[in-house]
Amino acid sequence: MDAAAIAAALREIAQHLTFRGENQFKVRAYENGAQALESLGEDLGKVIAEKRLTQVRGIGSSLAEKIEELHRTGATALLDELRAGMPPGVLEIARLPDLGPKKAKALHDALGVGSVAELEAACVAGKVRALKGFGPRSEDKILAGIKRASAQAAQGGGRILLSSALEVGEPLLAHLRALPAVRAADLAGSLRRWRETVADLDVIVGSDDPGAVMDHFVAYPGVGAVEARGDTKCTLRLQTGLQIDLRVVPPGDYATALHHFTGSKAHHVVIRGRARERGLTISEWGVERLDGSGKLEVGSEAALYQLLELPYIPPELRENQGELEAADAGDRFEDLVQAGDVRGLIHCHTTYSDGKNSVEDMARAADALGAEYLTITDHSPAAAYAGGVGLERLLEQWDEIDRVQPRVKVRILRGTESDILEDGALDYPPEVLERLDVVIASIHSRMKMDAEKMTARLIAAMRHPVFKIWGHPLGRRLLEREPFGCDVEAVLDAAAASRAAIEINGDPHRLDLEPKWIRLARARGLRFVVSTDAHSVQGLGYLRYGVATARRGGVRKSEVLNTRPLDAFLRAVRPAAG
Ligand code: DGT
Ligand code: CA
Ligand code: CA
Ligand code: ZN
Repeated sequence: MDAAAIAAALREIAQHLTFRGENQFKVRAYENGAQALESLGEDLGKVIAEKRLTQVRGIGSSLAEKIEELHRTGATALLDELRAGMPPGVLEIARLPDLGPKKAKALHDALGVGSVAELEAACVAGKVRALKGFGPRSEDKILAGIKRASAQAAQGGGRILLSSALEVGEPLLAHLRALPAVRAADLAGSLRRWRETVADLDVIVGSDDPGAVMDHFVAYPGVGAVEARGDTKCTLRLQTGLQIDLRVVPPGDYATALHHFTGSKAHHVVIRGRARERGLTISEWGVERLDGSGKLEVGSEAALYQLLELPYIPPELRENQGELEAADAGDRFEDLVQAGDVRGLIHCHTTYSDGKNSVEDMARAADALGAEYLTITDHSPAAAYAGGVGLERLLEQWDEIDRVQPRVKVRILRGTESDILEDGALDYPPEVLERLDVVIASIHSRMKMDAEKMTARLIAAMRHPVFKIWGHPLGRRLLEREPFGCDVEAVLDAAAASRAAIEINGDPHRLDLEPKWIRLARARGLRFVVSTDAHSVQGLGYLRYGVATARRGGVRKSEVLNTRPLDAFLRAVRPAAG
């Protein structure tokens, strides 16, 4: 079993244990172990062979034994035993909206239903209404829940792209902030941490009048159903299916509530341990002294961290992926790259290949954004499906750039997104590539070749002196396509040897290279280019997603080539520079 499959097995164990009402620490140990494996960032077999598993954060010795067993044999006695006691279908039933473990178990015990399909049949046959605690309305509700769950599963387990969530969340936030009773409001949860996909929107409001806030909230256009409403919290579902959790707290509790609902849970587990060591306890209600002497006033998240003798940790880093160790080592995170640091818009397409706008449109839009330089990097001939630009057209584009340049402030740079061909060669002859200002080299074809061949292909490409920027490195498309297989560490070593920069692609469908690998690239001293991969003037706005992804990987301003002034940027990336 590989790391991902083992992580899934550990999560399944955690679910069974929850189901059995086992203690939460035990459950969390399995969940943390699963998360540790999912973000391992190196080959699990190697870690096991070198007996380093227990050195991985989140993996203790008993968990390590189970992981080794799963790795070696593909099974573990514990999971077999848990599964025997509870068919996996019943777990699925428990995960349906409005059901949960207790009702699932009751349905299983009374009707023998062991899968969602069997439950659906039982509802249709009218068998559920006869049970104690259920009625005809329950049957309808369960059927509706099954329909919704399967629709969600069809779209990637109900998660949506960060950009889609922000498109909904930002106007919603403006709607809330327009109400005078709202003193402060923010989007929290995975969205505030800039995770690439989110399951729902978590909204925190500070107000002395929660009733008015909730009335205003449920009146938001597009609300499909109010699923739950209490005095201070409310869950609603938009017609699109997206769930929104709202929490209204007194203004004095705003900072601690925002912190709590920003997460992540894994980050909080560590923070709470630190609080206890200092005689404090942190919960969603705020910070209290363990001696019972009462609640502390905490006016900001920075103040909360200060109580724990920690620097302010930005939301993007709150994943327990090394941020607390870094803080202990003296990191204050103040120099993480910010959108305002970026001077050049990199990786932009025009109508020459598959973009929607002209060179001039893109340049004017870059001017409006205050950019110092703009790289035009249309596709190379091998990317025929994306309108790859032949040599003659490329020369025409250079003329067009010369014509447009005097009309705009931004410096327009000649570039290409050159395909990395199957054997590791680059598209366009070297003498053409050498005449460009910027070459981004990307893989667009034959992504399913085996990992060993892919590794060799990339390493061969990086040996070309003109290879300067590795574009959307692992080729993933979020919710659509996994990253392709290769020995990422070996390729990063090759990039370091050839002094190539790594693109952090801001297209919200890509966000590639992803944070776990960015951290390993940083450890090798690699430099980055934070790009937009814009195919239209609107696409230039993707910069913020690229910057957030870089921050999640801990990238500093000094490590990002396009924060440098034009001349320094060109010195770093120009193919002819050798
Ligand atoms: P998502 O919704 O799957 O994209 O990810 P999150 O992180 O937004 O998760 P969500 O919506 O379940 O909860 C939002 C935040 O609330 C989460 O990041 C931390 C906090 N939270 C929720 N449940 C718990 C919990 O059981 N323990 C702790 N410590 N925090 C929790
Ligand atoms: Ca959430
Ligand atoms: Ca939530
Ligand atoms: Zn591309």
